[in-house]
Amino acid sequence: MSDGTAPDLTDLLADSPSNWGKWGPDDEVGSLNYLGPEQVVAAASLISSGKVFTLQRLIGDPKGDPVWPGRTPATRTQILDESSWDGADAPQFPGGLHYADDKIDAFLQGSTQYDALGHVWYGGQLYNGFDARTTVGGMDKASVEPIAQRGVVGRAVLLDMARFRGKDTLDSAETYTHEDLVACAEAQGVELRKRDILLIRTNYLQLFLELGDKFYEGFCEPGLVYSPELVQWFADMEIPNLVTDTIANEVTIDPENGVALVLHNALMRNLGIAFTEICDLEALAADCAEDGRYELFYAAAPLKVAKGSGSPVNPLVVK
Ligand code: UVW
Repeated sequence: MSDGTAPDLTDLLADSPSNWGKWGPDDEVGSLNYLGPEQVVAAASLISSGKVFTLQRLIGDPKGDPVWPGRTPATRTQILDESSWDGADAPQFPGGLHYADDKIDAFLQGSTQYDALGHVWYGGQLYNGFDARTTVGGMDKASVEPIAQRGVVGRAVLLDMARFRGKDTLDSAETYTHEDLVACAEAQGVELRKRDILLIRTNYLQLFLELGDKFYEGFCEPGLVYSPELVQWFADMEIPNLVTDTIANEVTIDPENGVALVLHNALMRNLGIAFTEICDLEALAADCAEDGRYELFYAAAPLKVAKGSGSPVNPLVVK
């Protein structure tokens, strides 16, 4: 919702770099094209200890599921369990089979997830110039499906911004830039290379667990903040995938210009960088702090949801 004073994204990002057309007029996976067989094989060579980390947060966590304001956490409904066989009308199977069944009603972006490249837009156009009307009733273009069909594998670097800043969690509305990412990598003794998948830890969602409903008062997550230089750095570094442990991967409202989710547009819509959100990086970060190894093999494949604007995922890191 515009408050009338913030600039329009069309003006703010008028000169921002774009990858539209770079991989052809039909491309729907954007900067993930930077992860070819060469990058996959190189990433596999980083596996040495065999330690496996899963980055998904629990769906239906008894402590609550953090979601973007306006979305609701998944609800799981038990359909069948042992009590289903208490009554006379219970289903009967030869041999006496009983079983449990359940279902969830969930926002596709209500937990750890990949955004489709067409998930956000301005000016009537999605990633690669697709018409925003192609979203009506389901995404005909740049949905999450092509990302899910393809999968994501590459070299990832964990950038532990919370530890780098000597904090348990970053604060609401706290920002960091690409220069902070570079400084963090240097402090961790890891080289940032072209085509790296960036995993950024803030541990901000710890506050969701501590504050309960108060977490949403004046909601403004910490994160990367827009500047033309930052967008150019992401373009030059050919970053394929931005992965964080916050709900939206960037500072919610830009403190300079008051615009919401500028980087969703500058990085995802314009450069085609895949966004992976609401990850749990805690066990991985503790391990990296212990062994000092921050370059990682990363693999993820969101669920194949036709026309989906996003999809749940349980990314893997293997050391
Ligand atoms: C929005 O962009 C509104 O949400 P998400 O954090 O899922 O990308």
